[in-house]
Amino acid sequence: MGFKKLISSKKTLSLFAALVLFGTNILMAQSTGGTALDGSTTNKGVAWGSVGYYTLLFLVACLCVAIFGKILKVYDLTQKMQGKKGLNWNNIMGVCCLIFLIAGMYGAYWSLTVQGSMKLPISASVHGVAIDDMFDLTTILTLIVFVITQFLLFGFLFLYRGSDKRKAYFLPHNNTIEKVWTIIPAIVLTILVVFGFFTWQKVMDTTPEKGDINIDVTGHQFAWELRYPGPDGKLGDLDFRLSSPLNILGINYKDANSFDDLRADTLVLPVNKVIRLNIHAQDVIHSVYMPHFRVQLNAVPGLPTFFKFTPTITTVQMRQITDNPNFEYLLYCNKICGGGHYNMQKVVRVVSQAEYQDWIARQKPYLTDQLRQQLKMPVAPVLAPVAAAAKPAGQDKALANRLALNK
Ligand SMILES: [Cu+2]
Repeated sequence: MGFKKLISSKKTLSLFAALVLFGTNILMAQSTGGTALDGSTTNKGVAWGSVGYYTLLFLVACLCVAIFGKILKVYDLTQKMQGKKGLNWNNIMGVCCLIFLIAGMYGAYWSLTVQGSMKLPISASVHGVAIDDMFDLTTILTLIVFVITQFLLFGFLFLYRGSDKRKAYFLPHNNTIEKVWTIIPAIVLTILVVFGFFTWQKVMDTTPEKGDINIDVTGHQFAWELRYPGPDGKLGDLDFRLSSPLNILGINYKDANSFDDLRADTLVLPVNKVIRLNIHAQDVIHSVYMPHFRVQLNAVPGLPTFFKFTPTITTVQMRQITDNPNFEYLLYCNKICGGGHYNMQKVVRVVSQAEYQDWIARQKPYLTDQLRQQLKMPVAPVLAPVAAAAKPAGQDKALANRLALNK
């Protein structure tokens, strides 16, 4: 379909009208509807950021280019009618290619420097560094290929643009070139895929090992619940059918391993120890996301998942690295799981082994006296972690030994 036919087509005109209407509607809705029920104003400043606006802007830019092209064409025809030489379209197209190359390269440079600085923060886990290395290697390789191919493509289009003084060289086939551009990318891609395969194998290795710290993280609308193993180092069974206001997680107290399981508000992790997160969800799909540790895994109801990682930088060290005395690692929910999703965060603190032992000794068990009564279990005398606070400092070591975690 020619340009004339295209712009006179009723279908094209109706589509254009619909887009204009759609874009205007969005803009009007955003500029007038920014007041919430409580009188507060929202959405200010985003009125011009709508998809409709940019679609319209793109269409207007296309229209301008088309009009400019038509003007040039009219000028060209007028020149020819007057017996003059007319425009050299080969030169115009060649210069357009050169402008495109320069503008495109500047765009790539801008994207790399401005948006490149928005990449993930410094990695604070062992596998995170491996993932970053892979990402950097892929970026460097593709960047080299990108620059070379773009210079060759648009540079050649400009340098060897059509001219009456030159005759095009006819090259129907060349086996050597075909071999080079097939074999080199094949080797590079094979290296990347193999490298990626082994990294992935290592990242996703969730085989339980002695010394791993098992922590349960359970998502529900809209909070994360944490469960640490008690002195036995083992987490008891969970059964969502046992959930109740006193037993939110549905811990199965027929399993003796559950008796000493601990409740925690902050995800405290000892540095350089293997952490095995057991991920659960109780209502909808949530997603455990800890960008600094390069950890993200969905929390799916009825389908427990696992993730093993080793934190390498403590919170205190990270505060120095980022030069931010208030820095905290955070565990986010990365699945839009409902109205309170934005608020589904937990502070993660990476500490030394000694600080961790001290902290875990102060955590309270899930099995409260109230829950014992409800479950008709005998009420415990005095639980070790509760007693810890009352003990003199000298006895802390003995307590730490009793809480022989991760040994
Ligand atoms: Cu969520």
